Amino acid sequence: MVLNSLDKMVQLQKNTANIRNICVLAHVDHGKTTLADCLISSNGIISSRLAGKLRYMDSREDEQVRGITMKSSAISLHYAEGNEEYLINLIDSPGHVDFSSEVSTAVRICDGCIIVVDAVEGVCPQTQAVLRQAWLENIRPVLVINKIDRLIAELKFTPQEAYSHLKNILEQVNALTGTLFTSKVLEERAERGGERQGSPRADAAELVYDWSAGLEHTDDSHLYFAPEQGNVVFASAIDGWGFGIEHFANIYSQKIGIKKEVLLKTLWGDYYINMKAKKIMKGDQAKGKKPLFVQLILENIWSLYDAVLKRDKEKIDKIVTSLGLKIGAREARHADPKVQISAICSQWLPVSRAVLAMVCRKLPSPLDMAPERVEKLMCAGSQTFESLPPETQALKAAFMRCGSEDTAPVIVFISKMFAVDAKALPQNRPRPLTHEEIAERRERARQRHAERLAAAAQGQAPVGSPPDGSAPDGSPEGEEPKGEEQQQAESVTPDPGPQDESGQETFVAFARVFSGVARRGQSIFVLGPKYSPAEFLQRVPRGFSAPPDDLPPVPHMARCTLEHLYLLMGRELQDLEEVPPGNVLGIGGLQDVVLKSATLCSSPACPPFVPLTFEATPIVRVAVEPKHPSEMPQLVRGMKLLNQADPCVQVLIQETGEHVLVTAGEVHLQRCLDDLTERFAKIQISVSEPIIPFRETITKPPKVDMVNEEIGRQQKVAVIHQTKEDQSKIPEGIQVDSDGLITMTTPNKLATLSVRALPLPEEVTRVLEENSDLIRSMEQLASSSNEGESAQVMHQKTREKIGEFKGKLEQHLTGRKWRNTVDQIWSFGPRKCGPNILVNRSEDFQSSVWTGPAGKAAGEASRYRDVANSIVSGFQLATLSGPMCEEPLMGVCFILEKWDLSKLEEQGASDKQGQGLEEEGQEEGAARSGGEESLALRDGPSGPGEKRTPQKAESSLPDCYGPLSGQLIATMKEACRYALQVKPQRLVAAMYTCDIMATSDVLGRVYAVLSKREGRVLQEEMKEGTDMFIIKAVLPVAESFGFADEIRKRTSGLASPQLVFSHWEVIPSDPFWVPTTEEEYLHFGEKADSENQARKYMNAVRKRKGLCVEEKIVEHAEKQRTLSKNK
Ligand SMILES: Nc1nc2c(ncn2[C@@H]2O[C@H](COP(=O)(O)OP(=O)(O)OP(=O)(O)O)[C@@H](O)[C@H]2O)c(=O)[nH]1
Ligand SMILES: [Mg+2]
Repeated sequence: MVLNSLDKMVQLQKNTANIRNICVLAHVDHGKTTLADCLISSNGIISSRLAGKLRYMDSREDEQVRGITMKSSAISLHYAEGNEEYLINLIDSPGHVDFSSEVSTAVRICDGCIIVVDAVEGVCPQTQAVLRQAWLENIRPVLVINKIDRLIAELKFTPQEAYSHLKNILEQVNALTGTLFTSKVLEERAERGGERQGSPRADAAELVYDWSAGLEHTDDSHLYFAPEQGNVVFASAIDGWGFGIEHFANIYSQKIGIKKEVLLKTLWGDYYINMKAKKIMKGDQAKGKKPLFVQLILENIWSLYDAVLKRDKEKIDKIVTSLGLKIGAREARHADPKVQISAICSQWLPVSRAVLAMVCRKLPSPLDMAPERVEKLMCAGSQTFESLPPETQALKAAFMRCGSEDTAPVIVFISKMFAVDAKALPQNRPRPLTHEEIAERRERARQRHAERLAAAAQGQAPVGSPPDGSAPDGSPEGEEPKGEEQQQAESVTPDPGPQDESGQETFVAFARVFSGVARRGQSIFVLGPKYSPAEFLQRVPRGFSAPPDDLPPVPHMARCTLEHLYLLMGRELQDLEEVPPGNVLGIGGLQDVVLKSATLCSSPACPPFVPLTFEATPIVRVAVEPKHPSEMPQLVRGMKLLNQADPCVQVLIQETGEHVLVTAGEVHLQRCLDDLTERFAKIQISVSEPIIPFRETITKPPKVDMVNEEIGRQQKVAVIHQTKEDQSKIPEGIQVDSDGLITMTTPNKLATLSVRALPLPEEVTRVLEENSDLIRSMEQLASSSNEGESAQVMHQKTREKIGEFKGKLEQHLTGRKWRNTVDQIWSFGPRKCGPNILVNRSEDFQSSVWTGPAGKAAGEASRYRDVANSIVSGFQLATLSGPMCEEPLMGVCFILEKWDLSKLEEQGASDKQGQGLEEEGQEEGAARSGGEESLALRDGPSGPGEKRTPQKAESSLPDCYGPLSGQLIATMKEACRYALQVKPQRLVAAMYTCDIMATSDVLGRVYAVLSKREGRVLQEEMKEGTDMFIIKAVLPVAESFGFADEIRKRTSGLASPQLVFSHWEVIPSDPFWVPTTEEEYLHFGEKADSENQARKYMNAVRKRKGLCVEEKIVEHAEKQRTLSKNK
């Protein structure tokens, strides 16, 4: 029997005060989904016998197979208590750390949460993480201590032992809450303190926030979990029972005749009862008495388990009758004691009642949203609520009121998009016909029948389609009108919709209405994360009355229509016409406007919600490709869908053309790959080993050699490696001076370039990285003005920022070597915004990123422009992939010292002479497209003919090298690479910061793993009040694969690291290093084969990219032969 019919749900949705939006949070495997099963079975959606076995919310096949939840999903339940009826929107979340992003998406749209803790395992790392998440989002928690049956059956605890154990767990959880609370109060205090200094309303702030001045004065008792507060339930989800102490307080107050209020306070705690005197006394252990909780509650449960497990039929019957229960004959006779237990217990102490009652009583309704939560949601980034425009601030009231009247603004937050099979959508599902439709069909069939009869009577052939031209319906011809029963069974599949043809997956938004009523067909604004209501209000006059479609375009804002609204029912969706405020819902048809999350609002004054905070950062990066190359389009499409369907996966296409997936961990990776092959792409794919990004750079020549001898003064240079590596890389015909200046000529010998590479100071690289967005917008402005488009007006703010940026560069680029460098910066690279610069020191042509072509060059701009463009392109290519392992460069400055185009010009001039200058316009044309045009001119059939012949013969030579622009690009690129190779090259590695929490006894092992993987410990701190240490370390990304696993294994799961990308770091060792002095030779041996970290990484990347790797495979062949001589 399904209790919650759709109509009932729709009715319940309107009573906001009785709605509870909750999620179930816990460490992995603590029983969230099992508990959800119990709650669902109370609504008759699944049978109570299957509860705990079905794991209804784990609707994916891999979730069922692996036994862990991977996606959070929602279901709406009905609960009645007394006269009140409640709607509970329950969200089950995953506990595995890889899927913690799914927890974030669930927590955002809830007002409360159920924290589940395994009675045996107690508080685990993820328990801590989810509790923290609940705190950060300001949602209120209640506690379920689950799996108490394990204390009886597995650990064989006595009731007294179990009580102490439970007390312990409760203390652990409360200790966590205490830490969170303390840190929050301290943080707030610090914040307010800062504000107070700068705020003119210091006095007011002082008054309001005085309560937090001293922690000891702050009342935090309501925050803690305490059975007497009614926010703790003891349960065994698998056996279907659970209770809060209120239940027993009710029973015993009648039985023993002690006031319920007294019992409520004393059932948990060190109190005992003097049965004779009917008095409750304090202090139990000292007098050898049992606490009330043991005597009145646990012992009963224990004796029931005991009776059932011992198959004591008589005792069972006694208990059952004394409890007034009725057990079905089948369960009573069942061989498995578990079945009996769950049959008895789920009637005696149904867990769903205990948990749902607690949820309804203790968790807030959408109407009770805390003002601070609203402010937090509305203030993204470093904004403060006070800094928002007044129209925006006014929306706070709407959030708080959660009103459903027509004037209330509609505010919806989408926390994720999930994929569903298009066939499973209600509008595509076959549905039973309504009475009207049945009547209509019957009428039509009757008409057809009558027509046919009439036609037959006239001797005509039967007509195929009805005369009115309407489409023939599904019933075959000549069919007799059906009886009503038959027709009722018939069903229709209405308008399949466009998705149905294109593919099988469509996206539904997982959302919540925060204010106003969301109606089907309503048009609404979609606000991107960067949308600023202030900007809108600036552009649009106050009190605008134009229809929304006539609004001027505002960045990061779009409009959409709410095409379908759904009630989320676990595996199923139900169509809804409208959703009142405070409800969780699904929205269909938004896949083209919303990627992962978004804020929808009917008022443009609404700010986008704070972005979701994800605890795990994507780290595992692999390249995927289709097994059959022809299936590339499917893969690309599949990856796009996957990106949308997962809150935290990243999908990239690298410049190498590789399709890359970045995932949070190994389990997450596996799920993404499964999704890709089975749902989104439906093709076979091959997956690479994890990819590690590197950068290449150069450094100053070292002052000391590898054995710390000063270079230069030492005399004892051994003659071991005669071939000077650096020189050998440079082919003949290229000039290199002692200072590393490379001079190269294009193959056609017409242009000569001189390039030098210098390492940029570290600070400059950092400034460049930080300002890459600014550089990009500078570039866009420059290119648009180059193309002669109406010059965009540069924002005053942007101009200031550019000035500031230039100032910073000047500040760091000081000294003789860098004189005037900043003014001569010609381009940034790669992709015109990277952390490398090209400096133009040639005298002929000056152009800089700050001013564009300047001075003398401005007049000749068009003449040189294409040559210049080619040179810049060459620089871009050179910085995109370096000579070591084709990874991008970082922190390198290329200086174009000279460019000699005199030969080109000579030729151009003589060409022009030859041309006779009869066509004035061609001059410009020739210059504009550089060499190409001039070559074409030279070979042109037209013109004065004979006079040019000697030149023509001479210049027909370069033709075989192709257009000059191409030659210039290639020459510039090569020159840059050689300029790098004559300098000491270094590899730059990406580094993670790594936070590890570990207890003191596993600390040693954590250090061992860290040092094995080239990690460097930065800081070690003892967490106050615990024996936990917090270790902060940096670790190369290249060494991070399997790191978390190794740490977890070595410490038996007691320490788990969190890795976050932090910065790039130059690896000090030289990848090309070979010993050159006697000392070095003595120290490292001839081969220098002691591990060279940089070389190891470089060769690994080269191997992956299919580049040649210089490795000596067989070193001493003779020796090997001698070894095998005995054979
Ligand atoms: N003994 C016992 N086992 C339980 C109980 N509740 C759940 N389990 C078992 O614990 C295992 C995990 O249960 P789930 O409900 O899948 O746990 P979960 O918290 O949803 O796990 P994730 O979603 O992967 O984080 C299953 O094998 C359950 O049968 C309980 O009350 N007692
Ligand atoms: Mg689960």
